Amino acid sequence: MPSAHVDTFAHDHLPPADEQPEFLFELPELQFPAQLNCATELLDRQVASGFGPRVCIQAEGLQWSYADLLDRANRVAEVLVADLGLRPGNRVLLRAPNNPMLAACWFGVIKAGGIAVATMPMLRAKELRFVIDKARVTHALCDAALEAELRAAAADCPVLRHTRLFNTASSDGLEAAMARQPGRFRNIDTAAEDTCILAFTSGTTGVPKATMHFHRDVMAICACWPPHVLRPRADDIFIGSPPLAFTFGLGGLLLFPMSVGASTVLLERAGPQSLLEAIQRHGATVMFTAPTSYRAMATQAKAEGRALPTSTLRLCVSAGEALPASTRALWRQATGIELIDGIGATELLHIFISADAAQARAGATGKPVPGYRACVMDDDMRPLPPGRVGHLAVKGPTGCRYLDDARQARYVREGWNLTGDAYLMDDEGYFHYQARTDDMIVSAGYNIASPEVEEALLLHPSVSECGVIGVADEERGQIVKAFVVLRSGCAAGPELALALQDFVKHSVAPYKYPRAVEFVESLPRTETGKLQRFKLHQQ
Ligand code: 3UK
Repeated sequence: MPSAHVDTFAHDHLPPADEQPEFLFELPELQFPAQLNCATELLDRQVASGFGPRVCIQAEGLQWSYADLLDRANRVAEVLVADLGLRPGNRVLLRAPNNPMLAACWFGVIKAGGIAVATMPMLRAKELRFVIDKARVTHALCDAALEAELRAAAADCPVLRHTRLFNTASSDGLEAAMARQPGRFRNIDTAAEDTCILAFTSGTTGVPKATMHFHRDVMAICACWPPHVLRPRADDIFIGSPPLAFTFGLGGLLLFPMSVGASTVLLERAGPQSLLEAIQRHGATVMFTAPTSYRAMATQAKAEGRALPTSTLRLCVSAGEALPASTRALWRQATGIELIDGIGATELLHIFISADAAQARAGATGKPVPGYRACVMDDDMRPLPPGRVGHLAVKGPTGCRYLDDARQARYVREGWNLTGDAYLMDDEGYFHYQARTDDMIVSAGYNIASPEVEEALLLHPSVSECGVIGVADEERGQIVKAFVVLRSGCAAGPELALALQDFVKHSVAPYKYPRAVEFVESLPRTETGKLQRFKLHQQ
């Protein structure tokens, strides 16, 4: 085995061979050598091939060229190895909002053969403690602004031996230590199949799972969706909201721009308003954000009767949640741009079904990304014909490996990754999202997908946001219940509730209308923008 890992923790906790998904490497661009370090490929190689002086990372009042990022990443790797005793295979926790030093740390860890465990900035001590224990984290690099919760967690975590803070001028901070290093690190010659990241699932249900991804997986996602669907150019400027700790953000805002020598804008705050301002300030051309964020930007512009300052944008990507047809239309009306929808998952690292602007169909996610295969299965893993709703099953160069977790056997069956989504494929091979399989409501014998009712409600002019769940009902088993956030100026009350129910009955089959409607101030969402339906159940 050509592994470079001296610390074999990751290898020792891979799922058993018979529970792993089947991996496909059919495309010529997916033929990887046995030794591969993805930091070498994405960073050192870009500099070696002459991209050194080009702008790589932009942030508030700062620009780093590819050469600058390489220098920083080398120094981080040197500090980790020389000062902090990092050995290949050790896990390094990263904690920061999206900023240039987080990117430098990510590459520093990977160069040194470490395993990057990036965490959501909003995590509290209790959640960080879980991550540290589960991943047996030995080192942490943390933005000084987010120190408190990490310190609180580390106090009870003896495995975590070394923590360095960055974005600080302190003499014991990471930058001071980096300044004492030469900046000429020689990357560890890792195996293509050495784990380089542990990505935790967002945990919308249950205990978070740690997914394991190899150096090869990182290069595989760069070789599939970006060149075949997104088609970015070296002169593009990427921007967006997902945290780098979410693999949607890691790919869209760091790996993909770097894989083509483009530049990326990293924003510590990327709410709809900050995002719009930053697009204009940086002249961004490629954007990644969630459906709700597109909706908020478009409706705000419409309400204020002004055009969006998005004239430089040419490609806009939506992922993380189903994209309602109405949101796709609103964004097109506001900007003239057809959204690129894509479904991805932490388990598969990035997007595996998608459609570019020219192929996009309202209401469909798209077709399998080259390199991936997808099909819709019944409960017994038999493929269903077009038009039938079943379990989405996917195979490709990436796939699910949960670190030491019995739930592996539920996500992977007969070599297929089962994402937990109910989908149907139409006659033309387009995949249509229905619901999370656990969000299918069964009322009086009818199957009702929550998102379909949500989409119907979103078309009503009074509705800003909504979430639909099934609640227990004596007579019908479950009934459809809608939680509705109204647009400003709209008055909640029984009349509006009735009007909304009528409105839904007229746009979808009447049995799907929400028999209960509750008006709320806001909806519970994860940091990645996903609606937390389980919290609605608790309300
Ligand atoms: C849902 C979608 C409909 C779906 C992700 C792009 O979301 C990402 O990863 P997560 O592990 O969640 C996965 C689940 O989210 N979903 C994501 N995108 C869509 N549903 N249409 C979509 N376009 O239920 C899926 O199983 O948080 C997205 C890239 C990387 C990612 N990790």
